[in-house]
Amino acid sequence: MKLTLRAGLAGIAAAAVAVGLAEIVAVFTGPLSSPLLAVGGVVVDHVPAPVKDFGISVFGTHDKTALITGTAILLAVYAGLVGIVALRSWLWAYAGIALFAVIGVSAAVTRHDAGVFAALPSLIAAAVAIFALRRLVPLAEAVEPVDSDSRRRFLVGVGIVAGVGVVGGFAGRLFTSSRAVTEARKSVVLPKSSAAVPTVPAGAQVAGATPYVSSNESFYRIDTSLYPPQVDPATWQLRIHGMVRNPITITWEQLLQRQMVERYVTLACVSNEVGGDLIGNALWLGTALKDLLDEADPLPDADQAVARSVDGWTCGSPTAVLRDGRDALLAIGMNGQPLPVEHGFPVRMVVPGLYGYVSACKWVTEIELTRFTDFDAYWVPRGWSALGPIKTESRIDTPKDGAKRPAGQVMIAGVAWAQHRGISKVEVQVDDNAWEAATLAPAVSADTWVQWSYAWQGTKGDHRIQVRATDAEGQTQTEEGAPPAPDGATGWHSVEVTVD
Ligand SMILES: Nc1nc2c(c(=O)[nH]1)N[C@H]1C(S)=C(S)[C@@H](COP(=O)(O)O)O[C@H]1N2
Ligand SMILES: [Mo]
Repeated sequence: MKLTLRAGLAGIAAAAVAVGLAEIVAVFTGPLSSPLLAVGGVVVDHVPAPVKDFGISVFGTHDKTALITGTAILLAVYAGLVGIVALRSWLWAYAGIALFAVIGVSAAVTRHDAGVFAALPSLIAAAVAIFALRRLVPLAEAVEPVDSDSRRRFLVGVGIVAGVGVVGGFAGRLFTSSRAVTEARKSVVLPKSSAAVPTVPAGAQVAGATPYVSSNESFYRIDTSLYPPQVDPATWQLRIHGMVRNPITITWEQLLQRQMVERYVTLACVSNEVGGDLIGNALWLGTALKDLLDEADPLPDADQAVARSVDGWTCGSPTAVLRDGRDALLAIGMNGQPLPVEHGFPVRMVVPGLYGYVSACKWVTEIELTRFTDFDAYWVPRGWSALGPIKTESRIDTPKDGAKRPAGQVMIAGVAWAQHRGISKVEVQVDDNAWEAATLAPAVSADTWVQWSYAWQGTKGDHRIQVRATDAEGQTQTEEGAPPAPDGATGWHSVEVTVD
C-alpha cells in the first residue's frame, strides 16, 4: 500500500472518529448541532428550487438519506486529502481541519433557535480529528521501508480509530432517538370528536386504485428537517399574534379542552409531478382554526396568516381562506392516533384546498397575522408562488405504465382530486379515440380525492391511456404541461400498455 493511500486512510479514520464522537456530544447539545445534520440542514435551506425538485424526483422521500450520504462522501474525500496534506505540512493539515470546524460551527449556530452550545460538537470534532491524525500519520509513515509489523500497527490503529467513530456515531443516534418524544406521544389520550365522524361510503374504494385512506406509515412525508423536531406537549404552546386585536397563547391542555372535529382531508404536495404519489388522504382530528382566529380578531388588512414551526420553517396562508368556513384544522390526530412525530407531533395545520407548503405547518408553534406584501414564507424566496391553491388533477393507478394485459376487458382505475371544489367528471382516452366518461366512486366530501374506474375492451397492440378530470366548478384539467415550480405541475397523466 502506497504511503499516500495510507495517509488518506488515516485522514478518513480521523474524520470518522471526529464525526462519530460529535454525534455523542450532540446527544446533549441537540440533534441539529451534529456537524453532519447542521451542514446538511444549511444545504437543504439553500438548494435552488430546481435542484430540490430534482432531488425529490430522483430520491423521492429518501432525499434526506441521499443528502446525508452525499455529505458523508464529500467529507470522506476531504478528510483523505487532509491526511495526504499532513505528510507534507502539518500547518496546512490543521488549516484543513480548522476549515471543517468553521463550516460545522457556522452551520450549527445559525440553525433556528440554536444556542452557543451548538458549536461544541464541531469544535470537539476538530480537536479529536487533530488528535487522531497526529497518531495515525506517523504510523502510516513508519511502514516504509516495507515492514509487516509496522504495517499491522498502522492497520490496527486505523481500524480502532474508525471503529470508535462508527460505534460512537450509532450510539449517539440511538441515545438521541431514545430521548425523543416517543414516550410522551404514547401517553397522549386523544379527545373525542364533538361532532359526528364522517364515514367512508361503501364503494369509495375501487379495485386497483391506491387505498382511499392512506395509513400513517405509508403517508408521504415532505419537510426540510433532517431530524424531525422533538416537541414535548407539556411545553408546547401556540401563540397567535401580529396584526390582531387580541393576541392569544394556548397550551396543550387548553387545546385539548376545545371543540374537536374529525375530518377526512386529502393533503397534496406542490412538488408532486403529474402521476406522482406525494398525496395522501387521512382522518384528521383537530380544532377549527377559524374559531381561534376569530378570538384573536385579525385586523382587516392582515391578509396573510404565517404559521411557524419550532424549527423556524414558515408557511403563509390567506387569512380569508382559513376563515371561510372550510375545515381548516389545528390538528392533533391522524387516523385515530396522535400525529406521528414525522407528521408534526404534537400539533400541525391541515387546510383543505391548499398545497402543504402554504398551509400544512407541522410542529406549529406560532401563527403571525401579517400582509403578503410584508413577509415571504420559507418557499417564496426559493422560487415558489406565495399562493398555492391545489390544482385539479387525476392519476391512473392501474394499469401501471408498461403493463401487459390479455385481450378483453381491462379495468382502468385511479384517483382524481380538486380539494374543496370537488370533482364532477373524470374522462379516459385510449389512443386517439373519443374521451369516455369514467365511473366516479362516492367520496367522503369535496375535500378528499375520489376514485374512478373505466372498463375498456382492450384490443391487441400497444396503447396509450390518458385521463383528465373536471372540477365541480366546471373547469377541466389542462393538457398543457408545467413543472411543479412555481405553483404545481399540470398536464394529463398517461400510461402505455400492451394488450396481447
Ligand atoms: N415544519 C414544517 N412543516 C411542513 C413542511 C416543512 O418543511 N416543515 N413542509 C410542508 C410541505 S411542503 C408539505 S407537502 C406537507 C407534508 O406533510 P406530511 O409530511 O405530513 O405529508 O407538510 C408541510 N409542513
Ligand atoms: Mo410540499
